[in-house]
Amino acid sequence: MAPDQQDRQTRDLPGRPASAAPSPEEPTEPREPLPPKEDQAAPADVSATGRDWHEARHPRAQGGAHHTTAQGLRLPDTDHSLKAGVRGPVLLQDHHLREKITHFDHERIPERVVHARGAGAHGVFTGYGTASHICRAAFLAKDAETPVFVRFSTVVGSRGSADTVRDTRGFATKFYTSEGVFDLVGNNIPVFFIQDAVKFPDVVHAAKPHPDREIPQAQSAHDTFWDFVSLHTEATFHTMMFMSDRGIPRSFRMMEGFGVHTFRLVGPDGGTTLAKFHWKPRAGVHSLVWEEAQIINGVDPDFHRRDLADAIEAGAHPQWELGVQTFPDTPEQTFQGIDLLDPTKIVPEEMAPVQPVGLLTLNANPSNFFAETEQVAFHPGHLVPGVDLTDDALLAGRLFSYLDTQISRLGGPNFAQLPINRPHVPVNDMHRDGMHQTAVHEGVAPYRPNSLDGGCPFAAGAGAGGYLETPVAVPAATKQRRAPASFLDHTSQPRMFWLSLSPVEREHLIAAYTFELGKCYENAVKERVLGVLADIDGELCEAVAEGLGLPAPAPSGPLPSVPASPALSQVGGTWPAAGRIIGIVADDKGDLDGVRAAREKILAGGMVPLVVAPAGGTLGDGGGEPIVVQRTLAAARSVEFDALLLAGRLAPAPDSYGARDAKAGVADPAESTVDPRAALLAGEAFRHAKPIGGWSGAEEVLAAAGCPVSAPGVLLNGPVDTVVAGVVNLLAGHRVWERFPARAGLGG
Ligand code: HDD
Repeated sequence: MAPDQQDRQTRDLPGRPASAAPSPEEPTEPREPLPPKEDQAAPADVSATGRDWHEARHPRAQGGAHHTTAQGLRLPDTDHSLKAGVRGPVLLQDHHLREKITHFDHERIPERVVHARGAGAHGVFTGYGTASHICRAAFLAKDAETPVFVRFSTVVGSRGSADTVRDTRGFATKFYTSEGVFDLVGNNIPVFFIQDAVKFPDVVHAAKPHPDREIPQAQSAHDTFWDFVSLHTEATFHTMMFMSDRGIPRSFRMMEGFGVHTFRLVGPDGGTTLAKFHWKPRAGVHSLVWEEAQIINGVDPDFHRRDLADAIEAGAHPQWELGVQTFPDTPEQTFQGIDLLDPTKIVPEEMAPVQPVGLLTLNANPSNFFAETEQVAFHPGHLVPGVDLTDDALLAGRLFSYLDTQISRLGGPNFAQLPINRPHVPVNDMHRDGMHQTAVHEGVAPYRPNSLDGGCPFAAGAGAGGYLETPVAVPAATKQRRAPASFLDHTSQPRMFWLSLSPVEREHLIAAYTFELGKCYENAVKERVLGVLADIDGELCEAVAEGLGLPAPAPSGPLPSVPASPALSQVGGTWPAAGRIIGIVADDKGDLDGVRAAREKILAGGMVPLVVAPAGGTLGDGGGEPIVVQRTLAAARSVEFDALLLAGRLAPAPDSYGARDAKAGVADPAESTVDPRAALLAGEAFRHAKPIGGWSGAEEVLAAAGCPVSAPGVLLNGPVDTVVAGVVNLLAGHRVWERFPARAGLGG
């Protein structure tokens, strides 16, 4: 059948007249391949064999005009199986049917055993040159630009779980440097649960859903998790940190990142320095509040993923400074008494300031989630000259685990050939064959030494950019399964953390423990956690015990005397408001000139206005520039905004859903003066301590929500410009914390 006849037959479906014009979604003419989006081009230009990748890749791209099988055979029809007659039976000889379904059957690959849920972005890292005297790595040189790919993730949940669960976040960065790939595989929390990798399966089994019913998903609020961490007190600092606000970040853009382990940097002269890596977000470190996080998990489970992609698409490119804390490389590998090989300890920033060494900017979204974000494979052992390892026992186990897991997850040893994993430098390895080999290697001598391939490739000494391990002396030692004595201190730094938090952060920490333990069934587990908390702080322990209705135990001994580290608190600073989202709620009767002015001011400040109205379409059709409605009251929740503006009193339209709802909720329908959905938005924003501005009757919305209009952070009825400026000023501090009173005495 000629292709044009086939096209007609395909369109003649039941219910659609044969004469109907082709719909715009169903082109009938072949088209040229679409050019790749400029900012989303494939990351590498060189294949594993050094060939031009685009040339090799092009024939398999899906932008070509004609549909084909995997073998390149052009297909006239992909909608009907080959049958004997129109009513069947289907014939086994239909290769396209079998190929299509077989491929589909194998589309899913195993999800990551941890960090399965994630989101990624491309970007660029620019070195400041400030570390060049202690680290010879080319990517840290002044003004050196290195392409990067970053993947953020939660740890415990499955691939389809929600974004804003309470959890640690992964922060993994792949630098495609001029010397090969360097991976910095870190978290948003500076310490880890365990000191030795041999315990990783234990902590993960405890945190994952219970094996009998496979619940709960992506939660730590269950008995096995708390059973483990209460028996295993080296986990206390990490646990406290993710019970704190750091466990529910506002955005991936607003999290710190940490390499956790101590690394060894090597300078141009071979001198070594011990160092810890830090990522500092330019947008500040901000978190959700717990109720918000829970609402978002239902309303928009993709909240963090969407936030990252939207910000990048809008040109609000998130940025982090990479910084290092540095320590002399002494044989003891301690700094002022802190064991640098213990990944459950930090070195407070007040003792060793974080020195900025470069800037990361995320500027492009992946073109294809599976090909890039899912297939990216990180490994803490992917190093470049200038960065070396220490003997941290947690790091040693990781060096084994990541390669092993990629082989099972990505189906074989050739995952480094996937576009997202390919180094941006020529690869001359002598690995051959294996599953999914895509390189067509030439030559006959993939071994060294050889004479048949001209002796190639040659060993690269230091002068040729070769990676030389630092010749560190290994002290005479006895084999044993033990940790150093300093690893036994599990309380000093958790107590330092508690003492460093502001009253409102302490209140959140107490609430998180009370919530999580309140979800446990076993009293013995709760009591044991209270015992751990008693050794951290009496007030913390008593407050959690009170919430659980259990007695607070006494500490097992005197509490350690430690200074606070103010750098551990997220509250109190001011940050740029750029990139934050401000909801503007209005209807046709509201002050639409005010809405226009507010939008302009918000956009001019690099923030994002989101106009919410009772119905979709536009506002202001009666005069002036129409205002596009971005969310309806039916679809919007306050959790999407960092601040809220109310441009009117938002009466329910007669007979609208809002009016019916309002009437149902009040004794006298005449009292239903405010659309209850607007009141819900305002009430939630108020409860979550968000700045609120309003004019033209906005006080009625707040009154309907039961919010006192004289409360801190509620700015009403000035000129619109002044109200908006006031709200933006408050945003610099993230929230109006005075509306979140902490219990008396928590000031510490
Ligand atoms: Fe891990 C993934 C971070 C300890 C074993 N880990 C993974 C990812 C991050 C971290 C960010 C996700 C990477 C991505 O986005 O693809 N892991 C850490 C940090 C640790 C840590 C900061 C401690 C300081 N991890 C750790 C240990 C082990 C593992 C001790 C095993 C002994 N981690 C894995 C893994 C994963 C992984 C099973 C799962 C998927 C993957 O590697 O590629 O190999």
